[in-house]
Amino acid sequence: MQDNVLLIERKDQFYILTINRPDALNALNNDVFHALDTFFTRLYKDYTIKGIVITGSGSKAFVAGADIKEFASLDETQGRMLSKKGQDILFKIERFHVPVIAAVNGFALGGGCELAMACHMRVAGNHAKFGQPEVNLGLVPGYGGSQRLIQLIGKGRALELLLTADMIDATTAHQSGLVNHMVEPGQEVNKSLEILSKIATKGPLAVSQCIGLVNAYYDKDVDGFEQEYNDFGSTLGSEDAKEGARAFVEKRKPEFKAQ
Ligand code: DAK
Repeated sequence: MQDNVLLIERKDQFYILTINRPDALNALNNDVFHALDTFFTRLYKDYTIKGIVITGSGSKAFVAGADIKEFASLDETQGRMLSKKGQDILFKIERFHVPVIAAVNGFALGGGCELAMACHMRVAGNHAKFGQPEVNLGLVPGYGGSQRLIQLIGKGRALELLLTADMIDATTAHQSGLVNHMVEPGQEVNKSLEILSKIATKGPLAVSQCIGLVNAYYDKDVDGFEQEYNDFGSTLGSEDAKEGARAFVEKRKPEFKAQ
């Protein structure tokens, strides 16, 4: 296993994860997936943290895809298993209890675009480029890209990107809804931390449940409206909601405890 493929930096209540394979434009190999899986499994439901930023090493690429050199030799069964494993790891990110923002500092292609889409928001440098070029390799996306792209930009635009393998620039990605904010190169992480800092002042249980509710919309097995009234009840009964109301009346900032 390669060391340091994922740099983990704690900054106050946040973590900054940097995918660190600059010589391969931060392509996702098995070691990177393993490190991401370990990190998100270890910290699940840890409310001492308020948000995560994922970015890429250097200034050229966020992640230029799955590692083509690693997956080229796999057979059908191995491919299916690896795709499922990768999907499960990205589900962990999408279902994480605190917001995860992709700070897209360059190419986000194939698996890189898929990783960014599994995050709750995307902040892109204005030099960033997005694409799902799998068909160039005779492949379909393997980490949820065919589904999340539709969710974010709609069926027609998703099909065009998937079928042509074209890259789109940050402006087009922003206009399409793929990207939440566009910033000067080098400012992607700062802007992401600014957004996370704002969210960090809110009720943590409510933030977590908002993430779950938005995900519920896309889960065919879940009735999102039913989940909403249940979550509304549980947040209303929480200590944090009592503190929120008290703080409002007393004209002060609430001190939430995730209880
Ligand atoms: N994998 C491995 N190495 C990569 C890479 C990648 N995806 N992308 C770039 N590199 C490496 C290059 O090989 C090169 O290494 P050296 O030759 O110097 O050793 C180095 O990074 C610098 O790249 P370039 O020299 O190509 O840099 P340029 O500025 O000229 O071009 C580029 C930048 C991003 C346009 C170009 O590198 C490029 O087209 N990269 C490939 C983009 C791409 O097609 N990505 C893969 C998309 S498909 C699976 C699940 C999912 C998937 C596959 C399997 N299973 C479960 C099995 C998903 C697949 C994808 O992501």
